[in-house]
Amino acid sequence: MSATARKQPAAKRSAGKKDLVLGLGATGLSVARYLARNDVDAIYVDSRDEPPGINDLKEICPDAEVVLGDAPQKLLKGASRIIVSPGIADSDSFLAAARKKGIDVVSDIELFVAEAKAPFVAVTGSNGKSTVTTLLALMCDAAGKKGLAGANLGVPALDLLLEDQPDFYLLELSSFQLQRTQNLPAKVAVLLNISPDHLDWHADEAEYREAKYRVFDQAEAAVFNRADEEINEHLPKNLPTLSFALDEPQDGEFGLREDEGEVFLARGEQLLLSVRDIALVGMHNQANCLAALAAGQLMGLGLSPMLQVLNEFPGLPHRMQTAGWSGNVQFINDSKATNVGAAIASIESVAGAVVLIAGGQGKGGDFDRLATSTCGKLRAAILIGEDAPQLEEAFKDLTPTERADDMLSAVRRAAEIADSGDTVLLAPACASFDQYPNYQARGEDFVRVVEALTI
Ligand code: UMA
Ligand code: ADP
Repeated sequence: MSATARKQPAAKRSAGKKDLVLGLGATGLSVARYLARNDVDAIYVDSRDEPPGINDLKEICPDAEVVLGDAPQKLLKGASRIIVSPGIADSDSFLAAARKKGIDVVSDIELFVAEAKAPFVAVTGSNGKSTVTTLLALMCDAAGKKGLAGANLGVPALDLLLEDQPDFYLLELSSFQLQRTQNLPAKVAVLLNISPDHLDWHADEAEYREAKYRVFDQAEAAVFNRADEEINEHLPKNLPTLSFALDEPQDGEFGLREDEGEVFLARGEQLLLSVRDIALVGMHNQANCLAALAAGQLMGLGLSPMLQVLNEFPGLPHRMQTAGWSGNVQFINDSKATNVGAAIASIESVAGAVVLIAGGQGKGGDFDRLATSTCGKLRAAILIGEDAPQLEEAFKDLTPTERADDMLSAVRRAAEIADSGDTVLLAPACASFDQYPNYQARGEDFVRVVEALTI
């Protein structure tokens, strides 16, 4: 195809210049597929010598120029724009140099938004994004609508465009993706909660929060957590909103109501579903259910199919899943609790005393908050991974701790310490990358060890 016949997706392109695609992971490959189907040449750059997507890239565009390792700054001279993967922080020197030269830096989400023909719902927050995004996809299905879920969850956003057009795209968006997206006219923007995370990527907590608030900027309507005052203050004026929280809801709001000793999900005064009939475990998941109901209402989904989903959906893998029992001790896998806020929510959602297994890469999380807010609830904490010493320091004088070299010894020791009626909970409050390829592999290891121990 001649250069003049080539499509120019989502940006004006300067003659002789090419797009630079930074990162050859899941996002980089979805960008490669997108550019290839639009016949756009690009140069692919990754700081790793063997990035995970390198072989797939050769199949998608065999002739593409690839630069691995330290990228020379002269590459920027011929760059029309940079399409950057979310895992690359703004502090990256190549990216910083590109910005200094005034080169456009865009996310895959920006490209997705420019192409998508169906309305999209944007779900963000520090915790609960995947659960709520999945609930919304299931609710669409139950209501006879086609919902396609992806972005930070599962299928990268640009690959969703390969499917038949749905009624709704359901995008789980991370702070990394939001920070680099200028245009985001979501039909519904959902901000679940904010607690500190990813402080190894963002300059500080304020920048992290600002990235999350961006979800509201161009939205048609928003669902927000009214329990977080700062979120309330950042809602744009005149934006139609629906709120949720775990308190009693006012007219039209979503919340919890007690009736004759039983607690219900409620909309205003209307009792919707007893929390006993929710398949998901824990108060944090009651909040997720309320947020999903509010978003579903703004999407025009019927109440009854939505409640049916809440009654049946048992949750995603590695989130509060029973891995086994030894006598009267339950073992729960919450490997996806990768930050302090998630670990606190998961510990609080367990009845009785907890023997916690935690540790890994802390991402700058506030371990003192973890230690103080769970003091009294934890029988002991078994610490693993790179940041075990920092956790040990935080728990000192509050909760007994022990170190373990690996998951097998951690689970063995936790099982010895646990009393009848206790729960052994893997809620690491950390990323897994120092010990495992991802949180799934960590959760699988935990389950394997528990199964071997409890058979
Ligand atoms: N990396 C390099 N050099 C490079 C490029 C990347 O060292 O040149 C490193 C990054 O620092 C990071 C890792 O490679 O440690 C992966 O980064 P990436 O941007 O290539 O990641 P992808 O494979 O494209 O996956 C990303 C999301 N990952 C991140 O944001 C870190 C995936 O979310 C998402 O599913 C995928 O895009 C598709 O949209 C995962 C995640 O951990 C689940 N997200 C974070 C979270 O949920 O907490 C935000
Ligand atoms: P995310 O996609 O934002 O990481 P998930 O739905 O995958 O969220 O849940 C990840 C973990 O976060 C869960 O295992 C649980 O420990 C915790 N969690 C889930 N929902 C909430 C919530 N609403 N508030 C606090 N913690 C939560």
